[in-house]
Amino acid sequence: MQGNNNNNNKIYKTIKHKTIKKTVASIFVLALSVGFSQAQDTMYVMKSGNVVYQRAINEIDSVIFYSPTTSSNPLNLTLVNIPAGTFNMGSPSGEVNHNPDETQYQVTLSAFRMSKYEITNTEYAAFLNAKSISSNGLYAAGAFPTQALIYVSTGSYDFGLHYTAGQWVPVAGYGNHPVINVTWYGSTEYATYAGGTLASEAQWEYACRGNTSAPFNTGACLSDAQANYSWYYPYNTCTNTNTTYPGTTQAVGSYTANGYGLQDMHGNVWEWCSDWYGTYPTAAQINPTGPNTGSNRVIRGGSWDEIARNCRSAIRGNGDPTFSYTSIGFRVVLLP
Ligand SMILES: [Ca+2]
Repeated sequence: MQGNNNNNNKIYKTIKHKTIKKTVASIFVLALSVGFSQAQDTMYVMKSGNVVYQRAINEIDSVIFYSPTTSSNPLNLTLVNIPAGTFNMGSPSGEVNHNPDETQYQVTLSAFRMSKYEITNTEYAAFLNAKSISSNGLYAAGAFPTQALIYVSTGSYDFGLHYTAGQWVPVAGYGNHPVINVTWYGSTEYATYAGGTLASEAQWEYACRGNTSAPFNTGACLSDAQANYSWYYPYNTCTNTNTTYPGTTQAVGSYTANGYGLQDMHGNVWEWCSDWYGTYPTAAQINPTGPNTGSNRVIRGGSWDEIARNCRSAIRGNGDPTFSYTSIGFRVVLLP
């Protein structure tokens, strides 16, 4: 096992040496190298002179060093462990509908955790009510006291939150749908409340791809059975069984998860990322966080009212951080 280990509800991060290969021979070599006899001797784990753990050497098949991290999950969100790794961000110039702002470059990321689902109306309402935020969406004690976090849902796209009798409440039947009408400020404030951040654009795409390089994490097509988007326009030469699309958000987790276990990375709602929108670098990057300044923030993944080409893994949207819409929500990232 490499990377992170979830044990006793604590997250541990490898701090020294990868897993020693799980063979008797390798353990035997390890034992010999420190003067142990595999057949007879015992390994003791000591702290302050006391034995906290002991096993016969011949019962041990791996040794891993871990250290607990400080990141908590105060809202008990369902999180997915995303391993460290390197990938090509963006899309090749030959990808159908490739956009000029998707120029590929190599990105290496540390491990992180990401919410399995887009943050829902119910979850966001709980935050607003906990902070006594009124109908104007202002959070005076927050990091952006003059910025509206969210707008009340109205009209023909009424599948967000209402403000009724001093409380934020999901529109009936939409509690488990992604929150909409949130600004970048509102998304960022929630991420802080959840003990994390918004995804960086690189984290988002890496997590979306889940080790794939095709236009979608589902491959060359994104079918009506795989995501909530405008099914009337499938990708390239792909076809859909059902071309009458929902025309609204759907409950989070309605489709098959990607390779990392994340839901709705393609479609349902666009997701605010932490980066300013800008031109990609050309040189390889480690844990990039985007331009230092800008006017618009990044959104990723497409939505219920976008055609398939605009739901590709590499597609880049952007909006003023004060902007909100019926097709933009977010998810959060926590440290490993
Ligand atoms: Ca989405």
